[in-house]
Amino acid sequence: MRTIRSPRVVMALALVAAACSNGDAMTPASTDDATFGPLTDDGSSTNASSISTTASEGSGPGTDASTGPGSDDSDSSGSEDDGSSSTGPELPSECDDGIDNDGDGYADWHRDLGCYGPGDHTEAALPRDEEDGFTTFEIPEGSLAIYVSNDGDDSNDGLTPETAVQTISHARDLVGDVAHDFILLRRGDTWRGTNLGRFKAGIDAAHPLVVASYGDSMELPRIELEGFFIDHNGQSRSNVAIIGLHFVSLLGDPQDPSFTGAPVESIRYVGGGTGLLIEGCHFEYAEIVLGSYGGLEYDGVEIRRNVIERAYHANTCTPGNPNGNYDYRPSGIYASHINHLTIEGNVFDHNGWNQDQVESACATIYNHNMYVNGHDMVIKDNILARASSIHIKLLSDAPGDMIGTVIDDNLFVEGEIGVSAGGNEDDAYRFVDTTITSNVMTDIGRSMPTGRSLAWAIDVLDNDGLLVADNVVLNNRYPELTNGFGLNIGGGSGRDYQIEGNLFWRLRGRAIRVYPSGGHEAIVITGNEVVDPDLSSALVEHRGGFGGYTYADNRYYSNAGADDWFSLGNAGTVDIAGWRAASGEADAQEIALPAYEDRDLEGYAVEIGAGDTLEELLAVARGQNRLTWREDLTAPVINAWIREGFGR
Ligand SMILES: [Ca+2]
Ligand SMILES: [Ca+2]
Ligand SMILES: [Ca+2]
Repeated sequence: MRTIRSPRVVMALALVAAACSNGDAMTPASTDDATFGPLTDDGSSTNASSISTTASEGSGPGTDASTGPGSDDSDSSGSEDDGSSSTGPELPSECDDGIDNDGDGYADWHRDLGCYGPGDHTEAALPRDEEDGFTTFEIPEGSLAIYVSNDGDDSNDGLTPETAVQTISHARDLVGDVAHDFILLRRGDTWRGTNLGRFKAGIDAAHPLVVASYGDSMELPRIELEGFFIDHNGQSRSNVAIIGLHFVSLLGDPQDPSFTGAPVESIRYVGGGTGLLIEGCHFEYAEIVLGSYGGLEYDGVEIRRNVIERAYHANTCTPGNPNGNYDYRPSGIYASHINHLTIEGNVFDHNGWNQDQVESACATIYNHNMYVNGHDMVIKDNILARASSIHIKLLSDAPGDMIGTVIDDNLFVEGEIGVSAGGNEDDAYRFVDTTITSNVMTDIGRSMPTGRSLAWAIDVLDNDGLLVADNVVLNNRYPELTNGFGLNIGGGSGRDYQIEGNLFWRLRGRAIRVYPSGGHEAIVITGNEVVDPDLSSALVEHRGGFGGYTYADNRYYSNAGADDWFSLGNAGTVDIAGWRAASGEADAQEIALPAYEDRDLEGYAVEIGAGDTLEELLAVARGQNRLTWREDLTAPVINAWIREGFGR
């Protein structure tokens, strides 16, 4: 197709696509991303061309309870279920009772890595689904555990808290390579200007090299970065778990003497590897970058239950240009050609911009909460707040460059675009078998970060196999947001879409927007509820023929005049009878305004005693960590509460 189009036609089409449907269509391919490629490289080529479609199972370090000595019968994992689920009195937590219950020499959450925190009912390291979702560890005989504290001394052996070493770099030298060893940092302590370099490797996914914490403080170890913490720098490193650390990039901290406004990556996994886990950490000011490189490939990376906030770069503002400065494009996470990447249960807040702290760090169209590419990616249970532009930007610049992406049960608020599965290029079928299910989106666009009038929830172009189901897309309440939709279907290609069971509620302009194309086939839009209680919006805007489209059994209500419920583009607006005639949706239902409770995040803040604003709720959510874990600050629990208000 490319060869028969003149470049000028391609450019014209790209510009039309940009104007019509894609907020960052001018973003070029990632292959020239300045942040990518080893530091020793000249930066000229960063493309990782090797893509494997081989499915590799078991990417999680997870659980190695069987390898630990704590297999004696003092483990009461059977009884803890009784305590948590019966109507009887709660049993005391094994992890907060002053006793070494499993006899491994480590007592409670202070020391025993089988405890994710004081609330854990067992000192044993059990599978995640028996540990409230956390990864826990035993320290087997034969493994080294090196303790590191501010009071330590590098002439010590590091083998006990009393004989801790002082520096992280010395601990790195003491642990083995390809070893199931542990570096344990004392909680409440701070290290400045340290890093692990390229670091080392663990044995396998169940026996990783672990960097975690110990001690009586509830404060995560604070690591103040003046560069990266780990930089694979083109090499292969596998089976490493980074657990429960707080990273602050001093280069991005306006209060610090090292401030430059130009933070480099906190974690820079550019190279290859498998079995990499980052869990329960807090990242401030610096991006996490993952990129298969130089014939190497990452397969099996998990980024779970972290707080990732305010990754940014100064001088992103371009006066008079809301697109911003293309030279600096930090996002919370950037990932290129990562297979089996799981991004789960994190809080992403305010990534890509930091203008309230650094005046020149504007939101731009290039910077996002995450900007990701790979096969078999899972993005679930995340809170995604206040992105510079897009919350989840999927990147695919060639047919099939993303396959099998799952986006499930995430919570989205503000930013200006929720999910973008399109953009950049216009090749056919770039996204294969994507599912976008059970997400809640509210007030997308409200703060107008880039100053644009966008409020786009789900934008899909050039997909081959797509399920958009059971999402709840709410609230476009700010009158300046004139360019909004809940779902947009566009692009020159698209087949086998099932759009089903979604609720679109109070969206300005139109809830569903379709730009049909001759390249669209087998697109089914059925069983959705499309309601505007008070903005007088159109419900569906279908700007062309209905070939390739099936509308069925959707329910509609708008407070707009009856003749304005549906738009047929240049053919004007019609009422529901006109819509039935035009679309063929004979069973289109006109419903009364449903008596829902109309819940939102401000209401949720009140519900859990976290003030009554989004800002207050997010401040509490950013305090989430494994020692003080709160289920009521997780996306699935918040989403369930909102859904309940809307009868689902
Ligand atoms: Ca105990
Ligand atoms: Ca123990
Ligand atoms: Ca446990």
